[in-house]
Amino acid sequence: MHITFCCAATEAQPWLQDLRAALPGADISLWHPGAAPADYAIVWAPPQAFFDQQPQLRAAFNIGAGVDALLRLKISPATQLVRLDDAGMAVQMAEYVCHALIRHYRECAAYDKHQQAGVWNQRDIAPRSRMPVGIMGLGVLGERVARTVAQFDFPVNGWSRSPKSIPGVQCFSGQDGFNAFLAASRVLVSLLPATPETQGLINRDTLSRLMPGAYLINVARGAQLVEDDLLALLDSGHMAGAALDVFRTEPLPTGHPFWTHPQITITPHTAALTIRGESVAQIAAKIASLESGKPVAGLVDRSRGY
Ligand code: NDP
Ligand code: OXD
Repeated sequence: MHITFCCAATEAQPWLQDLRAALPGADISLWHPGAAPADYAIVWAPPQAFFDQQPQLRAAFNIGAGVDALLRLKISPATQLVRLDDAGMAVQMAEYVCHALIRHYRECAAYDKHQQAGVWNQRDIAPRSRMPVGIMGLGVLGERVARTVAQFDFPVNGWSRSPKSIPGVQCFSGQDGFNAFLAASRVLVSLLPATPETQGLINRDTLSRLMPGAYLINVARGAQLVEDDLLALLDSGHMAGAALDVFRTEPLPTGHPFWTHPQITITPHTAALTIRGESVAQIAAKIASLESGKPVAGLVDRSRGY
């Protein structure tokens, strides 16, 4: 069995070493143009030329959860696409979102300023019931985030394409449930995949439907947010702030207004990083399952876009 590795901006050697240890019978090599075709591929943002040279590829394993970059390419329908299924990302996402939420709720930015000014000043704390958190996307990552936020006793709403039932979470679904979901939420978290339906979904209309003094946490994909609409609603006072991990253009360009906006906190697409050890173990187990004709979790449905 020949396995090839083609991951832009990823140091290949440690991956190759771990993959060879996990799959000792396989011939595993780094892809280069003109390399021999493979049976399985481990990829992140590969070029089109990679798939053009794979006549026998059974499956491509994406070393991330989001497959938007992959789905922009022309890939034979005979190749199964498999995304990472948690692999250590869900706990990171839960801690990132809880940190952003609690930093906002407990007014940590104000205490930072007080410390700098040498001021001892206890602020009142708003009842949690006034900070309902709405999570868009209740998949592998969104469900973990929803359950974790609920552990802090915030009211939690969730929205997904298909109906769900999650303890401690008021679940809404589909277009019919969207406006009611927004109206019931003051904090909006996106954990939706980037698809044609979610492109520009976080815009003036949707943000305006949130409770006043709303807060946005976008950890999904930058293309979901209409950036100027967020800035306008921060100016109007409807939005109290935002924590953004993902952007339309990454790295966020120098001089972009988000860099210096006092109500926006940014991080460089780091909310949930790929953990090599857990990812290699998951991919090796899935290759073994596919080889013995068993089903695997995390298959991408190309018609849905995720
Ligand atoms: P999943 O595919 O497991 O979950 C996606 C969820 O979104 C599902 O609940 C799905 O609904 C819902 N959904 C999709 N389309 C729609 C729609 N049009 N309307 C309503 N709900 C919709 O993905 P993950 O949870 O694993 O990952 C989510 C995203 O997080 C990734 O696609 C990626 O973009 C982002 N990500 C960001 C990272 C970062 O560091 N910032 C790291 C990792 C991922 P249903 O359940 O009904 O199918
Ligand atoms: C992912 C990401 O999709 O890192 O895994 O954004």
